[in-house]
Amino acid sequence: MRRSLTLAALLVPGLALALSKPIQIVEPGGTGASWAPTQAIGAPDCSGAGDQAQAWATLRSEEGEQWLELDYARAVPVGVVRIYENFNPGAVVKVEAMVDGDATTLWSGVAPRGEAPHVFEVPAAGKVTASRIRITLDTSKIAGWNEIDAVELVGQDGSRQWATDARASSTYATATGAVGPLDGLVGKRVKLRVGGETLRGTLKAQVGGFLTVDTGVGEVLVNLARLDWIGLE
Ligand SMILES: [Ca+2]
Repeated sequence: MRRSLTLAALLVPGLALALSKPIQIVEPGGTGASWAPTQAIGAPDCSGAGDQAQAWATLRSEEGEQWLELDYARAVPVGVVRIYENFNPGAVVKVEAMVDGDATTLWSGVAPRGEAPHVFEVPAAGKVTASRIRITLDTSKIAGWNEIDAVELVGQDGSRQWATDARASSTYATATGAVGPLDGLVGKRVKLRVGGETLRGTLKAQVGGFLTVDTGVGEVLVNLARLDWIGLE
C-alpha cells in the first residue's frame, strides 16, 4: 500500500519556512543548544534578521501561546523591557514581571509588527520591582518562527541588564532533527509531523523531494515540502 500525503499543510501559513531549519541533533533542551531558551541569555548575538540558532525558538512555528521566562541578577523597579526579535516579529501578546510566582502584567495587546531585526520596547513605568520577566507570544499570529535573541531589563534607576538564565514553554532545541539531508536517519525509527499529523515508522528512503516511511501497516510517501519536523524516535 502506498499513499501520498497531500494534506492541508498547503494551507498552513509559514509551514514552508520550517524548511529553513538545517538538521540539528541536540540534547533535548540542553543549555547552549541551538534555539534553546538559554540563547536569549546575555546581549544580542544574532547577526541581523533571519532564523538563527543564537535565538530562542519554539518547537513548532505555529503552536498557539508560548512563553519565555528570563532571570536577571538584580531586582530593579522595572522601567522598560526591550525585546530583541530577530525573526518574524510581532507575536508578543503579553509581558509580565514575576515576583514570588505572582505575575504583574506590564503590557498586553497587539505588538507592533516591525521588520526584523526589531526591538520591541515595553514601558513599565516602575510599576513593580522584579528580577524575572515573562514574555508570552501567540505563535499562531505571525507566520513562521517568532525568534527572540535577547531581552534587556532597564531599571527606573537607569540600570541595564541582560538575562542570566532563561526557560520556556517549548523550544526547537528539543526537536531531534529537522529537514535537511536525512542520510543519517535512513533505516531508523523516526517520528515526524506533516500537515498536523504525527507519523511513526522506519525511514526507508529519501528520494528527490520525498521520504518513504514504513509505518508497519504500509508505506507512506511524504512530500518534504509538507514536512514540519522529523526526528529519531
Ligand atoms: Ca541570543
